[in-house]
Amino acid sequence: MTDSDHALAELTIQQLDGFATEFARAIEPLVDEQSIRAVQAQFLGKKGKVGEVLKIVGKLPPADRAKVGAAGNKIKNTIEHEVARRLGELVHAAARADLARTFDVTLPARPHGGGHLHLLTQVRLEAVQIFSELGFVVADGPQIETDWHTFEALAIPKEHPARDMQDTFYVSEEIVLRTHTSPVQVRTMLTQPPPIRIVAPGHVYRRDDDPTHSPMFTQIEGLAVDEGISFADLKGVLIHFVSRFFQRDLTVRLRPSYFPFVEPGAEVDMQCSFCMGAAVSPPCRICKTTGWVEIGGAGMVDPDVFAQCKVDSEKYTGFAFGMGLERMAMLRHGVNDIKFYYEGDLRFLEQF
Ligand code: FA5
Repeated sequence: MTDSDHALAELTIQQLDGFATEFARAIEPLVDEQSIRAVQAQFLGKKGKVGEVLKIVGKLPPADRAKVGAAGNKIKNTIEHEVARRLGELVHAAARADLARTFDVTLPARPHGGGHLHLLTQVRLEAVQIFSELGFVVADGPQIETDWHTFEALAIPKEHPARDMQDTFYVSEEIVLRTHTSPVQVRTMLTQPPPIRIVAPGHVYRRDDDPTHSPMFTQIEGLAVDEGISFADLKGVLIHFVSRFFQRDLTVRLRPSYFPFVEPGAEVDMQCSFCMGAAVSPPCRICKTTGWVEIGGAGMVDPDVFAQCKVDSEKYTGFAFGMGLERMAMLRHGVNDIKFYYEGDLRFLEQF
């Protein structure tokens, strides 16, 4: 082994190390895969610079071959690593450019359409709020109810003509889908002694189906039982409720009517909130120009009902009322078909 052999090995290693800088300079300005690959081939291809230089290895003394071989591997790794890095950068840059083409990040964000409570839920909560400010608390009862709580205890025995007023879905001979919220009166009086002040909102069911009547609808029942409760208290509560709910002073009219569980009984009418009773043209479609709309029934609790519910009718008196919440919402928002509430059409629901 001669000194010149060693010198050749050293020279080769320097040449190989020098390729790193040369290669870096060559690919630095390149911005496409094809030209990067071409430069890679100039160095690592079959006739590339690195291979050409390494041809010398076979002529070197064995002790130097390993050193030169290692330098050759080092430059190969450096070049391959750099090519992979630059190609990766190109892929990311292309993806970013694609995003910029697809999305305009300067556009204002679309309003986020959050959900909200259904109109009937809003109306129910509002009604409960108004009554709770008067000292009423919420009571509840089952929608699948016994015939006894729905009818018998409310002085409507079987074969009583009043059963025809509420066409009933029967589950069995003794079980019904409640036709009104009035059975909650019975359940409350049977479980708590007077004084009682409750409201009971909830679903009820009847074999009814037209633009103002639905087979399932919502009522809110009210019951107050105490010493000295009078018809004037009932009227005061209803007037207060209507003026709060419609946010204006509307006249409430109690028209004598018959419900077996109250005596005296009345239909609750309110002044039409659309035409206010004026002779408008075309005729008001809400009240049909009568100037009044019915919103529910009411009256003083019948002593027979007190007897069924073990309340002393010598000591206590009470009033009760039941109103349809769909009707109330229709009157306040001008909804002209009860089915809109239940169809789930967002074009309707989003208005409230
Ligand atoms: C009753 O249901 C009695 N329980 C109310 C009552 C309670 C009277 C306490 C006395 C004391 P009525 O059947 O009239 O009464 O129904 C009350 C209200 O429910 C009606 O005024 C109407 O607003 C609403 N309503 C009745 N049937 C339907 C229906 N099919 N669809 C939508 N709303 C209805």
